Amino acid sequence: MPLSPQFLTVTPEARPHVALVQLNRPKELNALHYNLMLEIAQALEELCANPAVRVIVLTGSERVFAAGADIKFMSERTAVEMLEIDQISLWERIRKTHKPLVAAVSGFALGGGCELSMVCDMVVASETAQFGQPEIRLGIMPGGGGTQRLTRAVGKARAMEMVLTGQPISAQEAADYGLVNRVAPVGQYLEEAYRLAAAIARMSPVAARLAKEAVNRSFETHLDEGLNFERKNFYLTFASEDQKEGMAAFLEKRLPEFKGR
Ligand code: CO8
Repeated sequence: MPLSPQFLTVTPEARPHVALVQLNRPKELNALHYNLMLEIAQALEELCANPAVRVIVLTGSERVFAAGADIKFMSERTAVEMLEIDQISLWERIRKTHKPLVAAVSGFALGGGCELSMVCDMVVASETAQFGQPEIRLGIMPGGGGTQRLTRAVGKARAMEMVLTGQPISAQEAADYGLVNRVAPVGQYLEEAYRLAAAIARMSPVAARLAKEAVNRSFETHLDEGLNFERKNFYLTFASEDQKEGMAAFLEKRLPEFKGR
């Protein structure tokens, strides 16, 4: 199906081998209603199927990454309606993106917006970024992984405080806590995200995919099983031409040219 999203701008070749997905629902501060989440899931799946794309950058605007799930839409919903709409299944589709995903976050990343940044593999933040789980102030709680991913990223005490008070943290605090990789000035955060994406795009896409899977597995299983998974993916990299190229290039003292095969 060709891409024709209403609330997103998708640029498959924003940089060599790096795609950009930009949330574009400015009047509602990129509030994540069902259609926007559906478009994100579809765009990521299309980009995953595009062999020219090796890394994806997901961003919002300078003012806002995303202000959370759509409160207007949710305000009248019943539990059964929320269950039937099943927006969470779209989050699962996004989580399954097998190409490296870098969030470039400026301004508000609140509720589902913070959760969306945490579904990504790495986060580059602008100095103005704010990360928070304010759901409790609406009489609800996080539903897009906030209690789980945030806790794993920043530890129990900090996650408890954020989830139970709704108080956001600054970009610098998020960096200190390990929630974001790096903080850049407002005018440069997207470039910084591209730089990180480009560094990954120079690597073997096969190895990147297998390594991403293995790192993610560390959050999902115990050590023995995780090490076993890692070992199998490690052996699998030897089935790729990229492994031969990477090692030959090292021995011939030249840069490797990875093909993703
Ligand atoms: N949903 C819908 N509309 C929103 C949202 C939102 N989350 N956030 C902002 N808007 C709208 C406002 O209603 C306003 O619309 P209008 O102009 O029609 O009145 C417009 O965007 C601009 O907003 P503000 O005037 O409030 O702008 P400010 O700069 O004064 O404030 C804030 C910006 C601080 C971001 C403020 O808008 C705010 O606090 N927003 C809500 C943040 C929030 O509580 N987010 C959590 C939502 S719940 C959630 O995310 C649950 C996730 C579950 C994931 C799984 C789903 C199934």
